[in-house]
Amino acid sequence: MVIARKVEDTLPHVPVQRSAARLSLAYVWVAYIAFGLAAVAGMVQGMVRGGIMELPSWTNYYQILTAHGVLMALIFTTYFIVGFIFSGVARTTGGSLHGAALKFGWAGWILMTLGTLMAVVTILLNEASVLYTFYAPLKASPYFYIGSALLVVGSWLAGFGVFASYRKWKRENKGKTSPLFLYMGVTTYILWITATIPVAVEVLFQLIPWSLGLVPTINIMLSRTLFWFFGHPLVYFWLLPAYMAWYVCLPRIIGGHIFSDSLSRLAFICLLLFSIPVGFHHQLMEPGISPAWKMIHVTLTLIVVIPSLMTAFSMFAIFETTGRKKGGVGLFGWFKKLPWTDVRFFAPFVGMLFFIPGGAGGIINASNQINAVVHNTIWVTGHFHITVGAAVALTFFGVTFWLIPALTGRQLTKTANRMGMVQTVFWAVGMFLMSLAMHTMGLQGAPRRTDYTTYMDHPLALGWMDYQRLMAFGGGLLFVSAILLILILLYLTFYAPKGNTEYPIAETETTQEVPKILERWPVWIGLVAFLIILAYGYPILQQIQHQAPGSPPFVTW
Ligand code: HAS
Repeated sequence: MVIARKVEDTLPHVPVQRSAARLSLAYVWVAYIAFGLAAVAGMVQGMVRGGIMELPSWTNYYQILTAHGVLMALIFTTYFIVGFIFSGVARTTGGSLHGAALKFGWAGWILMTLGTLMAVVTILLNEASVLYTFYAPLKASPYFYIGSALLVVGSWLAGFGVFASYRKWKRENKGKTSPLFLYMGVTTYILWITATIPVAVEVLFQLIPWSLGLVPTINIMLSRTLFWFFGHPLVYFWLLPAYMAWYVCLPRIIGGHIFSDSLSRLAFICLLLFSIPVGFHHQLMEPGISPAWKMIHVTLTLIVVIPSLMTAFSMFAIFETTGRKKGGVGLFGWFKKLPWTDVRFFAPFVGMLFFIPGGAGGIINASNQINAVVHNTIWVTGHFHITVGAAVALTFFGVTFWLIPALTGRQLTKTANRMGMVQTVFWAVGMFLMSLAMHTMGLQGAPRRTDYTTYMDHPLALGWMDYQRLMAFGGGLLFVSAILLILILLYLTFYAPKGNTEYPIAETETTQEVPKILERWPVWIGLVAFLIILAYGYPILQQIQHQAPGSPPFVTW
């Protein structure tokens, strides 16, 4: 029995053609292989930190933590995003990808996979237990850094593929506004390519020569600044594709419409402008950066909250108008009319609920004084598990439930849908318990990124132990959910009944005039460059001119 709901059919069903589907699936499957491995590492690390199990002598907590962070936060997300965007670009530009896009896409996949293998092998050999932020002066094998560089360059090639499709569409549709999904894909890649340039500089000119022993020391301050120049927009690179699913796909799934095409584009432009020049909010507790520059970054951070609030507003508007059109009356009658038993809606919706405290936590982190309380505590780990690990991940799962059948020519059955609902509930409960424990322990001063210890039975540390066990229990539920998800995906790829599954792309209800300025890329890219130079130009110059004595490499594991 198939649940494919036929929502009011204003749009023709445009299947993604085989060549594009194959490319997208190649990315999505590597994403889920990484996800599966990361889930195992995550469960083990939770058990160890919870004091429930001990590791054998041939491995250590930091090796497992690095494997979990790199595979989950960097590999799973990047591959999924590239695959999803390629599929949506194909879907909204007639079903196929431009020849150049396919070539770039496959070249990107090969480079990224080579890089991923290099990085993962060095982690498995215990030569790169530097955690996913690979901060100097911890030193990994040069192959770890070279692998990371290949991963980034590969993702750029994928971005060039999307740009090629966009140019082709514009050439063939002179004067017309581009499809919303395509526009958002282009914005996401402009953000990504701009943000990854500084980390590429860090890796190529600082970390690789230093880890090869070609230079004896490294400028720590500069390397951390270049990392966070990339690190904050990285979280928006995770978030934007989730927003693409919320703005463009979800309204179709619930039988509604895009609330406002212009507002959606404006939100993406704001995210592009303001998500990069904010990296110092990760370095508020670091010496060597003057409070004035930190203040500028904090101000811009609070500005970048606004497009997320615009997104929250749009989502409420879409849900309410759709619910009312379906007969919902009174203040909350519309709420009941939403398709609660459809996992394609339910999973992203639960993700949105997590993003409410996740966003509030972000604002707390960004507030300079309060950051002193939470910085480097496990509160921050709680924050990012309810943002990327819940809001983003649950949205990606929700997308996967229709994306895989749409690309493999199969159907989401009622049973698979029901299993997806169970999987979502396990993920949500596990994440809730784990992140609740993390936030609470963090406020009590428990540090992040530490192996199990009672600090010689210090009473304060002993007070954290129940929370650590709760954290491990939540991690166990997440692991069960991850196994369930992989089983559902195997079923959807190989065993589900054949048939046409719709790739949901919504339209606006009425024809809306989109201001042309929103598609004048030179204006926006110019403004991005201006804001970056304003926020980073002088501090980086200072860090180069007045550098503290550099640091030799350390291998502490
Ligand atoms: Fe963050 C640290 C500030 C968002 C991820 N963040 C991290 C780290 C990660 C991360 C991975 O200022 C750790 C890095 C490390 O390893 O050290 N973060 C923010 C702020 C936001 C924010 C201001 N973060 C995210 C997102 C992430 C993410 C998104 C991943 C995807 N974060 C920080 C700061 C730190 C930090 C500091 C450094 C802390 C330290 O000291 O180390 C904002 O962008 C958040 C804005 C979001 C909102 C929420 C809007 C709500 C929506 C849902 C609506 C719900 C609906 C449901 C419609 C204001 C859109 C309908 C409901 C019905 C009932 C109908």
